Amino acid sequence: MTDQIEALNRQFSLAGQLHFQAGENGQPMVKIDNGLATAAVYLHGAHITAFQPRGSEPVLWMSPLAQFQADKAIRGGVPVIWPWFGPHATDSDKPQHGFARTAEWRVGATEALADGSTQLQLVLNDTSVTRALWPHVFSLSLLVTVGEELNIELTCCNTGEQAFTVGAALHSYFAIGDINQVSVDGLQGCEYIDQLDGDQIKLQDEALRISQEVDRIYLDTEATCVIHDERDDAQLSRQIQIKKTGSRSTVVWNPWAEKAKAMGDFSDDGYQQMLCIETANAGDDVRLLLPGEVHSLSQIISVLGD
Ligand code: TA6
Repeated sequence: MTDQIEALNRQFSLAGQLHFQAGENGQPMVKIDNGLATAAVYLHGAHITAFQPRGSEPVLWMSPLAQFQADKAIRGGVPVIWPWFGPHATDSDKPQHGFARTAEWRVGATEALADGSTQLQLVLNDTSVTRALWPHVFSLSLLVTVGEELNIELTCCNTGEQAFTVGAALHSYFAIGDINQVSVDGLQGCEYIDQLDGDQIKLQDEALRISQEVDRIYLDTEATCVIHDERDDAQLSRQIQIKKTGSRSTVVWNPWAEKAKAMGDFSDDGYQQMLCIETANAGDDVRLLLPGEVHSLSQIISVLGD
């Protein structure tokens, strides 16, 4: 075990529910198992790669081709998108979806909560590398609470003397049985930017079903979404609920077959077993933070019976 992991266990492990170990490619990861659920989180990108409530199937989808390289985002789980969503507004050389998901975060705290859930705080502050990409001073934290539900809270504080505007998303990949048998409730009546059709604004008039590539930013919505994951074996059917705070935009993405095949870290047929429902500050929902101001973006993921 590396010195780093040994030091992390000495300072932050929680007997019987949280410890650090070498994950894929030797990258440090946190394993949580507290009787209510299991979870896995990499310090790279503060990336949650697994969440499974006791008695349920895994809730998050991970690509079997995911790469765990220092300069790449992990494909699947919950990538932390920050401080911009999508391509950089003016400089195409800057990384898509910002730099938080490829940064090495550090552990702020761990705590065993009275209700049996386990809390992990990861933190990221500006560095010369981030300032070269984005010339601002900030403190960013991801607070992960693992219990029957998965609560993820991304909090940004403007610790500098200049105002800045941030875009963000908890870019969650949900595991489903068959994309052709899934519907999503919660976005009915919302307008959305269709990123596959010239960013035209369209209306979602009924529950969302997916039968092709979808890449949409739903606007002006604080709605809780529910993925109805219907399976041939009714016993396995379930609903995944995503409640959110600090967000008025929700992104829905499935790459479908052609795009999946074109991505080296995305299994060719993986699009059939995943759907991204992303709690976001995207589109016109970006947030202005004056010096000293704080913004939190959070989502609570829970599995409901059918
Ligand atoms: O969330 C939707 C999206 O912005 C899509 O346009 C697609 O690019 C997806 O994110 C994945 O982006 P990534 O940089 O992780 O390959």
